[in-house]
Amino acid sequence: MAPLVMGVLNVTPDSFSDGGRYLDRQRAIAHGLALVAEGADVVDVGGESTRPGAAPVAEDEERARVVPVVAALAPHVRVSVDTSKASVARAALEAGATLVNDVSASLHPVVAGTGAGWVAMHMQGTPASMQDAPAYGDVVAEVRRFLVERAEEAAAAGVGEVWIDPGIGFGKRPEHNLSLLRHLDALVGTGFPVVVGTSRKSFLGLLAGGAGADDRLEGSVATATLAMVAGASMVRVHDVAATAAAVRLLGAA
Ligand code: PMM
Repeated sequence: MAPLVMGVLNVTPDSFSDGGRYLDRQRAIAHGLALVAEGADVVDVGGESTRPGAAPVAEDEERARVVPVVAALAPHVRVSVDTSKASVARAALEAGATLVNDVSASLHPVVAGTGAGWVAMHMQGTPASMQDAPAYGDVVAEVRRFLVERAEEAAAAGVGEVWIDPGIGFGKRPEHNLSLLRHLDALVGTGFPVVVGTSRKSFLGLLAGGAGADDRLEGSVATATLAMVAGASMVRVHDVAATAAAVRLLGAA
């Protein structure tokens, strides 16, 4: 089966007034529908930034951001919710999401028995401090061990659809990210379907001579393609149209 394209939809309002929130919500829904038109198989709705150093968002606020957008998009496309909070995951599932994208790899009890899928992502530390001093003995073996342990636990608890994700950029130096991409077969070989998210991440800027976040399209598509060739079953991307074109090209090739 062709790899799936998961489009990123971050619902992080500029304004906290009601008017601002309404406009942000409408803008988010419109952007989600645009991602579907561009070829997204899944739209990943997130209400809390997980960027290095990002401050946590209160539970009520995150739920208020995410739920209406999930409900509006769910009739049109498979929706995943990008959250580390059980209550937000639960509310999003009730609103129509069918996949929980869990960067904390801890929410499988919320998913078990619902029929929804679950993505377990590896992270060293927390978003607030994860890039301070990432360190591994053997990054590929350690990430693999962690993910297999979590995935097997979830499968045993009754989660029928379990994905694993190396968590590119989450408590990793550029060389760790590159090792994980180079040895993706170690994850693919576990038998769990693999998700990879490299889109617009800072290591791409370093590789491309300091390209800013808005100038990483080529690196994003190149690394997504590399991941798909290595056997990833889904790539999480901001640039859906370009990535969907790469998927079609791979299919034709
Ligand atoms: N990256 C980000 C957020 N969520 N989820 C998964 N499964 N994998 C990722 O690599 C991942 C993620 C950070 O990216 P963003 O802040 O640009 O959305």
